Amino acid sequence: MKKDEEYFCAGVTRRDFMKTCASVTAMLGLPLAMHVKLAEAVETNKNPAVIWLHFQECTGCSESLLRSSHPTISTLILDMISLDYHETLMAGSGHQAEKSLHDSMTANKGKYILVVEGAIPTKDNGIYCKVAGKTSLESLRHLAEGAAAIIPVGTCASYGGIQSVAPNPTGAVGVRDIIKDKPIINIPGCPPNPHSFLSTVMYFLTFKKLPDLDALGRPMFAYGRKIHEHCERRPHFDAGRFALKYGDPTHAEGYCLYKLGCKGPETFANCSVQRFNDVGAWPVSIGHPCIGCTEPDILFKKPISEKVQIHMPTPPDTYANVNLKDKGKGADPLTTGVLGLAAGAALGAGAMLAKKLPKDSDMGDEEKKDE
Ligand code: FSX
Ligand code: SF4
Ligand code: F3S
Repeated sequence: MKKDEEYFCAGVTRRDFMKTCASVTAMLGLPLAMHVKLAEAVETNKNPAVIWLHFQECTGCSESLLRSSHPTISTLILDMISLDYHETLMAGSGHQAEKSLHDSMTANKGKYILVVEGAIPTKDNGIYCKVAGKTSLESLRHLAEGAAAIIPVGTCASYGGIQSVAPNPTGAVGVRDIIKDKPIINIPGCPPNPHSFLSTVMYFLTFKKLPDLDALGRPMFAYGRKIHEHCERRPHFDAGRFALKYGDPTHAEGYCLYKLGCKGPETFANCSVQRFNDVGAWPVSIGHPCIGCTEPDILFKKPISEKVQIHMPTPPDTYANVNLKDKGKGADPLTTGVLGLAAGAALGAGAMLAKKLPKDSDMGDEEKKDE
């Protein structure tokens, strides 16, 4: 048995590795004891060949993966797989790079994982993105043939992303609009969370099959829930405390960002749980509304400030009346929670409480126009 302080790979001790396996196990929704099986599978099947293509994109997906503040995730990913071709990272260029691509394709036919970053332009035979004299369309079709599975990373590769926004001058689309006969696991996000990519690869290595996917081809373990369900601002949403303007006291207090256009109630992703860069940050935690970057019909298609349609954004009368103007006089968040629970119990006993309409005095001038 290996000791905790031994290294799994450069810069990652066995203890770190087992901790990562445990957190991936939790993320996959598996019983904790399964982390040993995951660790074994990774060690046994280490270094599956991965070919990583870049098309129309900003490379933010690779950047986010490589710049996680704690080195474990990127180191693990890079050590777990044999990254045979990646235009941003590989040392070789020109014919040398093309040779690596060709050699890996031939040696690992039917077995390699094809990762795609960026959208694929289809208009005018795809001439708007070319690498080594070949269009993205040609490269994708050619490399998809020998792939065991394809992982489009980022919203561009998954659904077309910003390039596909009307008038979509290059006819940009996502991988699944072109490739129909291969297993495809979309990991959308602009950029996506590196943990979602790591967990998908680990799942594939362990179980030799795709995780359960939703209708948009995303793994359910990472995209099965709306970020709104686990958002730390959710108590403010439930209590009707909304930030009304960037930088004003409602924003500074950390109130819910719904009225600034937060798309959390319509966005399926794990940001509010998994967060980014091992420092616990994610857009909403630093004061920016979610822009729905994992959703093909929201990202860059609905204006950032537009409010999503939601059932009852104004809380029912199951909460204490709390607003900024009464600050210091009204109930504090704890009291609100207790009252909420008490009211919930009353509701459970069959009592019907009338829905309370917001008073004008509870809202900023801008809000009066909106409502
Ligand atoms: Fe797209 Fe990824 Fe957004 Fe950027 O490559 S998903 S524009 S973060 O980098 O493809
Ligand atoms: Fe969080 Fe946005 Fe939902 Fe408010 S609307 S609770 S900020 S996800
Ligand atoms: Fe994207 Fe919204 Fe998460 S913008 S990163 S899905 S908080």
